[in-house]
Amino acid sequence: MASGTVVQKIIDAHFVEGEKTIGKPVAIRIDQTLTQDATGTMAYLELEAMNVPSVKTELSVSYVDHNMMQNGPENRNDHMYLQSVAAAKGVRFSPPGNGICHQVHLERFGVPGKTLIGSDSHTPTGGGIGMLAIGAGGLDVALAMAGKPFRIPYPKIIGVKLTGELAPWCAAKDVILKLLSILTTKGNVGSIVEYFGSGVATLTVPQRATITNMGAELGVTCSVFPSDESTRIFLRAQNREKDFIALTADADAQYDQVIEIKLDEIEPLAACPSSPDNIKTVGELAGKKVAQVLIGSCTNSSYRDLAMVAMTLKNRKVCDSVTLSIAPGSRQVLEMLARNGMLADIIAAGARILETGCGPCIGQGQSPADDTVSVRTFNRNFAGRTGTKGDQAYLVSPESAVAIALKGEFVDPRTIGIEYPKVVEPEIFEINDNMIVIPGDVPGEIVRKRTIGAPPVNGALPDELAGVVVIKVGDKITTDHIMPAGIHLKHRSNIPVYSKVVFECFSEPGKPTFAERAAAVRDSGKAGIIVARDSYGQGSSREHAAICPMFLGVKVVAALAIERIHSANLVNFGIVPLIFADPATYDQIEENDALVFHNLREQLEPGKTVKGELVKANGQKQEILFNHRLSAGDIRIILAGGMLNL
Ligand code: MIC
Ligand code: SF4
Repeated sequence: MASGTVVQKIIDAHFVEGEKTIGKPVAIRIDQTLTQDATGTMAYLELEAMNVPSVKTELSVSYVDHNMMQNGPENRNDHMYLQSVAAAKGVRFSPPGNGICHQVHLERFGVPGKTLIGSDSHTPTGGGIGMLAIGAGGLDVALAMAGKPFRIPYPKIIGVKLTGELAPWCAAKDVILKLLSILTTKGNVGSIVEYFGSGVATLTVPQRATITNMGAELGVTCSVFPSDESTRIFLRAQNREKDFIALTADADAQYDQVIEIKLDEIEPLAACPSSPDNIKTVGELAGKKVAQVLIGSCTNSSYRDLAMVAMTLKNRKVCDSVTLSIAPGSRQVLEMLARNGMLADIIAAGARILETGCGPCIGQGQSPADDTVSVRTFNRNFAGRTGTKGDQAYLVSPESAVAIALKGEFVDPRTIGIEYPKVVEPEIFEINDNMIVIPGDVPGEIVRKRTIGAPPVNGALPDELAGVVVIKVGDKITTDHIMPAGIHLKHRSNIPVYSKVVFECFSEPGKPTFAERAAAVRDSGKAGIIVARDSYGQGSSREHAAICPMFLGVKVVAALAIERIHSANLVNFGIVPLIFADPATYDQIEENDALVFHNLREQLEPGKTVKGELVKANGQKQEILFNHRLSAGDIRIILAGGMLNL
């Protein structure tokens, strides 16, 4: 078993209770929380439902960065609710325009050695500055704000040993794409990645943050870098050296598994459609025509990334057949580029400048044309996430992206004949926190416009559960498949409306939608059941992927494997996450089959198998066995019909 690691040191310093054995739940104290607007409204509504007068964390920040299109009043209604509830509950508020939560948090608030949970799956970005930073559902973040500890499975610690140094045009993004090619997006639930080795010192904090950010795509709990001289330099440049502590693994630290990555052997890589682990070298794709290049997102829009892009674009012109759009990750970065003239170089080269925020990463505009290739520096290329059905989205580094934008086709940036720009890290960043609203002593009124609904509540779990399989889906179903974002994002605070688009990507013209079928099952007095294969619920932390199915009467999800955050969200909203004891059973179940559970409340016990009875349309019956990973605490929540009831 691992010992002497940074991860263990942070867990030990925050340990509340549990068993330090891999896979067993441990509860840890949470120092900081973050929320963003698309998941935050529910989180604060839930916090209100808990009647907590003021947050109990050292620091909680509410960011607005996702929903900023303001098509109709819904987004702005959300923002006003968020700002007012932040003031009322002692939470700092970062308004639209200030930047993407993960980047701003890293720049202005992250502290090595502290714990952070955030209602966004890329919260592990904070691992770049030596935090144990974990993504969670909104309800878990609300509980942390209420002072409750957060439970994680005691991790298997995967040590990634970095040696050597990156070559010109090869980037931190390529390092994480390389790791995704090794570990893939499946099978890493419950692990934490810790980076060590001589190569660590060659990476700056923003480069490390690119790596920990996209660790989310591995499905691990989080990823952590040590806190060292690079960390001190970054904090000093953010005028926060007082927050620095050194935190490194012991010289004789042991990891549960070790993977070595030689940085000097890293080459430009691309994640091909439609999964972040579908990796090829950019060279292999050379010559493939590209219509759109997007640079930004919480993965790749630090000062260093955008300065490198600006220096490459200077006195050059983006290829006529390509649109290049750039969304700076924070106002700090945008302001610096504006002051030092680099923004002018970007604009002169023909790039379109987008608002500072998530923007096209979450399908908020810039959807590609039909049958065209889109190249992005983002972290997810799930099918349809761009807002275009049948999209072809590739994920690359800013280095590859800018080379491709100039050429109009895939090209290995090392071959474009341009000298790799040497970006000088600023000794001091532009520090301007004037947009952050600090909560005053006197809470004002909470602004609750008509589109802000209350979180729906579930009934207690019935003992006799007569279920109907409403949908059967395959492998790697992401929460984007379950709850689409893009144009629907503005309904996040309005569950009855948002529920209409559950599993919209599987709708067929002229046939009833999932929402209609599930509601019909619910209204007939039966429970809806979702059947899936491997890695169900990958990706976004959006708890709506549990809340909306719950609203439509879903009580059970049965799969070969369910991802960590989604599984926790199911429990929080009283849906039973079950795992087929025999994977072959999956093939025997069809949509509209009945699945009946007798004495379900009694059957749910930690470590015990659950029996169900499958009833086919012709009346044929068969017993099906399920396992689960539920702790006694999880079971209590499920029996009550969800955490809010409890
Ligand atoms: C994402 O990148 O998928 C999101 C949008 O940031 C989500 C959060 C959400 O769905 O609101 C995430 O990563 O958790
Ligand atoms: Fe925003 Fe994209 Fe990052 Fe999610 S992954 S927080 S949508 S920039």
